Amino acid sequence: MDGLRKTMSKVTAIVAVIAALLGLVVGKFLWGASNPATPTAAQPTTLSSTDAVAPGQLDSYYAFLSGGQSGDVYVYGVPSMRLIKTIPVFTPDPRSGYGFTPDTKAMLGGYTWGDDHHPVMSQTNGTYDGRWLFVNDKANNRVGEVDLKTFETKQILNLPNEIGTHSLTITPDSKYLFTASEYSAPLNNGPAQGNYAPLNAYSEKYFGILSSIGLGSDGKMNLNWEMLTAPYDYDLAAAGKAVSDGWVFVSSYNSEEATTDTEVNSTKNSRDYVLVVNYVEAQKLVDAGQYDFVNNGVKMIDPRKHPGLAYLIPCGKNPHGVDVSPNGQWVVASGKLDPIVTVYDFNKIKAAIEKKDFQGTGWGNLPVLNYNDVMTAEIQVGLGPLHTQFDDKGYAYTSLFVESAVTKWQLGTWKVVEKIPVNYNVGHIAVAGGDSEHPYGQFLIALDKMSQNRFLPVGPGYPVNEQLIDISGSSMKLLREAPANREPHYAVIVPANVIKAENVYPVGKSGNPNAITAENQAKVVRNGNQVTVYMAAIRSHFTPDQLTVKQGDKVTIYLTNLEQQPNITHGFAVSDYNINVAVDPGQTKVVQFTADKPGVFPFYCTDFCSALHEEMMGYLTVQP
Ligand code: K7E
Ligand code: CUA
Ligand code: CA
Repeated sequence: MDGLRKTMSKVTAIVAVIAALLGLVVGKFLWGASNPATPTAAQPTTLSSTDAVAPGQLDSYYAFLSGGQSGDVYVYGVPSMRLIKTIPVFTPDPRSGYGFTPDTKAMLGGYTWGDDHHPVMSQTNGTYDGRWLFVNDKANNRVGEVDLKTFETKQILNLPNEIGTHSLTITPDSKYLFTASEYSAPLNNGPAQGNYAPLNAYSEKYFGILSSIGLGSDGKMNLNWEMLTAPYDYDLAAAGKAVSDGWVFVSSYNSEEATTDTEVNSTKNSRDYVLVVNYVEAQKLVDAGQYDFVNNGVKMIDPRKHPGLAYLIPCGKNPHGVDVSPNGQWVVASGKLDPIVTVYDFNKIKAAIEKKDFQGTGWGNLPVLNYNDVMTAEIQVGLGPLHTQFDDKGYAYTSLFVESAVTKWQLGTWKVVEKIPVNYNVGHIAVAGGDSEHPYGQFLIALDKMSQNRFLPVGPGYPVNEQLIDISGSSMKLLREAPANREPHYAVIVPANVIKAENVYPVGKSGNPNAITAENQAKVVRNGNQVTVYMAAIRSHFTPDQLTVKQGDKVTIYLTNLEQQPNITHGFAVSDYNINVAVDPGQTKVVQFTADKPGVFPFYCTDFCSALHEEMMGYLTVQP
């Protein structure tokens, strides 16, 4: 017996040596004996239409695109247009386990999708600073926040009184985010209240909502207040900057208050409105406790009771977008059904407000500014203008949905200088830094809603097309394009060095109280039918690797990946239990389930982490 044990321990020792050697060899194979050659950023200024980012070279920009119905954000390298990452925000993701762990499940609040349209990045002094990315969910009235150190979603904020949260904009100091409802609803329309008003009471009982979200220095979102607005449909909001700092502009297309045959009935008026709100004054009011009421726990402002907070400016028929130029002076609105963009001068808006130069009153007696007094230019840009972006050289770019083109025009002279066709039916366009005070210019991505004869046929469901256009020279050049099987509505593009991504979570500094810092801290704690497992994952094993529980036990596993080497992610899946998570180096994740199925269930690593990745497994045995 003794002899056998000795032989066995010898075998174990030999296996261990072999494994260690293998680990070394694998390490060399994967990571190279020395540091891999540091890739160099491509030099985009020398790009021509034939240039690409060569293998081994890094892109010079990041593009963060909203994933539309996929409820995610996805990340391209620009100019290669290579997909680098998909970040789940409103939708569960089996690859990472987002929405599978109890904390992320709670964050998703029972929803399994979102419809995200407008990503915005945090700014410092009007410049993108790469800390956080925010994106709206039009379907379920939420704002999600991604931490750009880890590229993980860190918070989802619900907007209780808002329906169809479509617009999202951030102030140049990142103190506030504003969202606006695309649809209107009766108050107390939250899921819990179920308050109801018939659609024929639309004009009196339904309201649009403008929400102000405060942003802490740690990036935590807090709902400050919400303002009632006319029951129009609000498509986009833009925070003022520089001279217009302190104001927010919101375009609306349904001043007709149509509730049926909207396609026809919301296009009857020759003009709709841009709502102009003084959010600094609104905030002061709330800080002084002078909000009007509380609805679903939110401080509500009724601007009809507080002159000076909100104004209406007539704009082109059925606008789709309002944008503010980098210097804050020009407020640009395009009417989808007018071939023009209208440029307002904020200085004139301010003067008109001060002089009380109004052409009349609108919803709730809000003053309506005189169109001709605040308008500076009407530019014939082409058919179906939607969104406008700005570059670093004093040009603006407007997408033309109907015409399938992008128009370039000049600020100040208001002259159209060039047009480039796109393929096709472009929605948003995004210029690098194009909605900040300091655009980088250089690249523009046209987010085309469709594609025609550009990609191999994949059945009746076509991909959309994203086209990269070089705007650094005197004429625009189409560089390349990429298909997507989701609908990107908008994108944020920043130079690569703005993003300071971490590549490991420092072990012991994750802030997770249930993290362990060494393998020998792994343990199983039983308390009645509660089984708590502190589990370690490190190449190429789980500790413990045998878990025996009784049927009906509630199992919580705090799984820490003890690796500190970049790129070594371990996965954890349990057969037949619908469980998978990925745990990045140094990270701790929670897996929770009731062991309701008796039997033997292997658990295994789902991320190919080493040559012995397949061997990284264990058994969950559930005793009947
Ligand atoms: Cu698609 Cu900004 Cu939601 Cu326009 S929106 S395209
Ligand atoms: Cu760990 Cu595969
Ligand atoms: Ca209209």
